[in-house]
Amino acid sequence: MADTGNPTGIGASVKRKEDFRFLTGQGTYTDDIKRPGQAYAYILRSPHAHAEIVKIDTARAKAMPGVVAIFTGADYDKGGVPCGWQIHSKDGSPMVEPPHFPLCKDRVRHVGDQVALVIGESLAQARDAAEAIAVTYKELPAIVSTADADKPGAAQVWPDAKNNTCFDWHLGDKAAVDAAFAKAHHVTKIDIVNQRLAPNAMEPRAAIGDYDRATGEYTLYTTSQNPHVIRLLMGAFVLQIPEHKLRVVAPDVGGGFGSKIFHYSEEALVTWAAAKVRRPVKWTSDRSEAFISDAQGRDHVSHAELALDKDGKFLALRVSTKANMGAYLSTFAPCVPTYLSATLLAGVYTTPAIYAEVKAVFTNTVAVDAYRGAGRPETTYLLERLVEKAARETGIDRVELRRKNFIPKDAFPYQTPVALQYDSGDYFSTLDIALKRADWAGFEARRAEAKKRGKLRGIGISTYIEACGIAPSAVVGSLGARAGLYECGSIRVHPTGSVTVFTGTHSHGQGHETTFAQLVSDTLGVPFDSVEVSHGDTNKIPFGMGTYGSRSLAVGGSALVKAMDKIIAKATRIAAHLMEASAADVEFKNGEFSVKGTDKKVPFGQVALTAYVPHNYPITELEPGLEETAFYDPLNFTYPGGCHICEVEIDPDTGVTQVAKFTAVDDIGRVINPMIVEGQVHGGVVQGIGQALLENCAYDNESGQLLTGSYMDYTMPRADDVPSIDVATHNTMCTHNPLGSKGVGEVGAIGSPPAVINAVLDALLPVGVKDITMPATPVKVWQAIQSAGSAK
Ligand code: MCN
Repeated sequence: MADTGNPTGIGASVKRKEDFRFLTGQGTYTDDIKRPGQAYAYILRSPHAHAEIVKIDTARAKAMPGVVAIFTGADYDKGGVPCGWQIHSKDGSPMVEPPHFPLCKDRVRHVGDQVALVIGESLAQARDAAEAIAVTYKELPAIVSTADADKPGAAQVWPDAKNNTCFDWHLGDKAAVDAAFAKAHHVTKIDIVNQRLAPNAMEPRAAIGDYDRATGEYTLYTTSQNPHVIRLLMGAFVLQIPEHKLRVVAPDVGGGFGSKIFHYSEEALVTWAAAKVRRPVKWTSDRSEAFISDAQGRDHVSHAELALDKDGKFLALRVSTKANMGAYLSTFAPCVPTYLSATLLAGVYTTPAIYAEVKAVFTNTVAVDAYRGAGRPETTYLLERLVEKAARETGIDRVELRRKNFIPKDAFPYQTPVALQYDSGDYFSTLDIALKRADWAGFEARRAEAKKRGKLRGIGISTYIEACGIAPSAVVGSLGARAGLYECGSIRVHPTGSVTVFTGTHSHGQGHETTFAQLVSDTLGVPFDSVEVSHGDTNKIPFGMGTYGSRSLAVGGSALVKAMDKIIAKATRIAAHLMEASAADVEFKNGEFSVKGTDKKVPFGQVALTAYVPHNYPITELEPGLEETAFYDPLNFTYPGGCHICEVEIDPDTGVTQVAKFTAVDDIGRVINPMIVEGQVHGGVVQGIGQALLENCAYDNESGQLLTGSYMDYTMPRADDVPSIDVATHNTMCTHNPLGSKGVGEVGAIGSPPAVINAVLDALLPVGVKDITMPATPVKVWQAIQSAGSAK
């Protein structure tokens, strides 16, 4: 795969073709879909974090105008929503997997838990009726704190999960780590909180269930990142509908950031209810509801220790993490703090011995699962804060300490002590380029100038690696995944030479309709506008695993390459027949088949037409048509890496931090569309700045109420919180997929939070502040300055 210089081909910044329909209001989102006879669902949710349901009286509500039906946990007669992963504890015991019924049976376990489904002729009527349902609760003590969940006396969320422990897992060589610590010259210790975040996709979740009595077929329209996985989980485990009778359609989806990967109980409820009331049933979340029902992200509390020798070489790393699962196990939740997190603890460093312990705990909070980066931001933040602290404690320059410990360029493939084998990377170059672009050398002059204005200026760095392109099925299967993570791709070449591409990935902001069209048009030599990308409908596409873990190009794109290889192989035989040559002598280049060493050639379009006119070639040897499907199962993850540098300025009088400059230099392998890549990095960095400075899901420790349930309290980054971000790439090719591409969708959110916080701490060092937790809000920064001042 080479960049061809084609203006719409691989490597070109083609404008996104899907944007025309989005920008002109012509997208079709789930809430835009109106099924004939559609009724509207409203879900009555628990106002308590933990309570017994003593009684539910629906009589008055049922008599209200426009009420079609009301269902409670007693009416629901199908299965619970399953988890997609199994994790075993250190002692070999399986994780505790509590039941998760779409409507609570006898107890609510978080604010927002689902108590009743009200279906009305209109949403307003359903909502009014829900307000008339009388629920008698017996309130119970609640636990929301990650750190305290397993402590004696904490409220118990599930009877089977002793001390609220879901699993207690470990990875690495403890004896080797202990031995290395015993001979360490210096040990740096750090306590890290990676706070809980709300994903906040622009389009709230929505789902429509439809049931056709004539055929017995169900259709679910839903805001999903992976419709086939939803079909599998919902069909096989929850509602027990055979897959051929269940269609799942994820139409245009307005962002997900991971939160729409999971199978949610609302999807099962509307589908189940549609058959009960014999009408399509639509549910659309509002923003307040999203805060108490969308799976949230992060929420880890860790202690880490790094052992160094006298020259600053890392000898060993020891990490102990508590991860909050919330009240229920969401689809991928158990693998986030374990296989997506602890396996990355080597980072970009040669640390020879690593040991990690992860305890997952249940609390009376919304379920926690993958959110952009899922596990890798947590690990990167921990490592880069720890390395920074080690530099300060040892007096070794922070850039030099990193360089001293980088995995050298010639050490690839590099086997880490925590399972992963990195295929390629060049951490020295990404660091050097970033230092230059950020003008690291000129920083002290900028600090001095800011000081004159009464401002505290700081600069911070983070050098990171992540594992994406999820995932090699053999690897994840052995680690507890309950499905393979390959991807499918189908290429349908029409008789006139235009192409429809079917992919099992799902685009909800990533621009696949453009980048996949670039890939296919460039490879087959057909015009960019003649390629249409279709995704998101289980009745149209072969079985696909969806979009998350920055997998779509590396895995989904590779499936398309495999399918195109098959197309080209067949077309070559047809072209050989047309040119009366042997297929072995025919080559395909720039959309043309030619006979080597002659001027004989036929264009791709003519071959496509011939494929559908079988009397033109030996039908006994070749089937008519030109359509191929391939499944691609990656051999390894892809390992994007890079260096992010942030410069901040803090007003000591108000504690307000302004990000003055941000530089991101990432290694993402072969790039299909530099403009889309830049946008992906921008988006991720903005989310990282949001986590570092602004965002936090805060729960009241006593009542378990979510205190940040609206944008008045949950602070999203806005345009004036973000500087113009300088993005560059320095790419080494992925060695095991046909494109050489690595993922880009999450790198911004992974590399940026530690760069920002390291910059904040660098700015605060002169006033004596040594630590701060995310988000470094103005009040927190101001208080830290005051207490450091009074401690002097
Ligand atoms: N790309 C490229 N060259 C590369 C890598 C990627 O041109 N070397 C292009 C791809 O073709 C694709 C885009 O960049 O158009 C992102 O590709 P990839 O890294 O494969 O990531 P995915 O498409 O699998 O997207 C998932 C990723 C994740 S995990 C989250 S979370 C996330 C993200 O994408 N959520 C997003 N970006 C998002 N962007 C938007 N607007 N909305 C979200 O919800």
